Amino acid sequence: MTINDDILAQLEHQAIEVPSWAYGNSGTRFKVFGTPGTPRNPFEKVSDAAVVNRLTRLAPTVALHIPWDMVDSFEDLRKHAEDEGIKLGTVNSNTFQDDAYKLGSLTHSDPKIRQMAIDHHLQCIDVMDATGVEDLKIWLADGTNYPGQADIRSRQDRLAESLAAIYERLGDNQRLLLEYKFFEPAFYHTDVPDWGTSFAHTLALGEKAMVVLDTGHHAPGTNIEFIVAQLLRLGKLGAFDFNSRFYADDDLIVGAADPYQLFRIMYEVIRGGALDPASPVSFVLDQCHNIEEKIPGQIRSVINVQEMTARALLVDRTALTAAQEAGDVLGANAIFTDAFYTDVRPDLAAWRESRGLPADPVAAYAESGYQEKINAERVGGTQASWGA
Ligand code: PSV
Ligand code: MN
Ligand code: MN
Repeated sequence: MTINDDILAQLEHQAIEVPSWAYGNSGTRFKVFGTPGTPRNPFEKVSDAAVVNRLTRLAPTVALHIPWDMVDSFEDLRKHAEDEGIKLGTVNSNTFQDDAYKLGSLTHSDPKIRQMAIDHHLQCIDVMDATGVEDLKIWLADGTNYPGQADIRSRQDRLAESLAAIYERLGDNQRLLLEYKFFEPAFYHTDVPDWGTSFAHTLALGEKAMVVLDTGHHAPGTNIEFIVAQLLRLGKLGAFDFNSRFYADDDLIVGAADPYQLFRIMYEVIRGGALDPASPVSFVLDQCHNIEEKIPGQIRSVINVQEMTARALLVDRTALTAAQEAGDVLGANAIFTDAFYTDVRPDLAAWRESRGLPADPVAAYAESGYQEKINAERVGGTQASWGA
């Protein structure tokens, strides 16, 4: 099996957004190991993100996290991104680091704290207005640690009201994306634990609200590709947060723990039409690099997604459908796994070179001298650390 022109045409427009926080020192609630060359401000994070795109042509946008990426002038940050050849992407809100939110944010029983959390989201929409960004991603740390600690049902009612107040403020082309996570930092219950809860809230809000699926936010053994298929079928999959997990929300390099799972997810993406340029689904990395180098870690990640997409595009869907309809269990499975086991790396390397890109972007980064340059220039870099 080889990658033909039809497959290359579909890969041509693939875009994977990178997270600004991947370039800072972040990654665990234990020791966060600092690295030389760490960006000192959001402008430098954007510059690092642009390097990933220059070497791969796969990452044309960078997601922001507010307030971590708060700057005096978002107009300047937008211009800086454009000068570097990329654009600003999804704005992520943050209601998980202030003392006020100890017992919740959009779900809190105190209307003043709820309003504070709503106002933060309105401020994020202001940032979107100033930068031309269309997506607001909401992940809530809200939940409880002990049975009986709070009324889990009225928290749902308050969440619905708070989300409606935020949704109301969205512009015509803007979207509210609601991410779910089954546990952590809350351990007994989470207010948006699963796709069903996110689906119910986004359905009630309206068409501009959609679900975010973070691959690290499921219990072990969950069939994530089924959720992908279902949300695409329902027209409610707004975005992916890609990463790998072994045990919990490990935020490791996507495709590192289980490339076959990433292949199966990308197969459902393709099957559901979500690779089409017109699809509303966006693909975003949500990773941290605590012990590995950050920029090469991001390069590796976008390439992993590209490789598994290419393999999923190799599935002979006509033959697969025929085998499925004939009840040929082993035959169907063989067609599926044949594609997965095909090494697409030589074909993709040749394709990269034909487009003026390095065959091996990780090696090209190592040879570029960029890391040495930022190590020398950026002294005293500290960025928000993140551990949930
Ligand atoms: C929460 O675990 C999460 O996946 C959310 O997407 C946050 O915004 C992100 O991590 C922060 O790194
Ligand atoms: Mn996430
Ligand atoms: Mn996460």
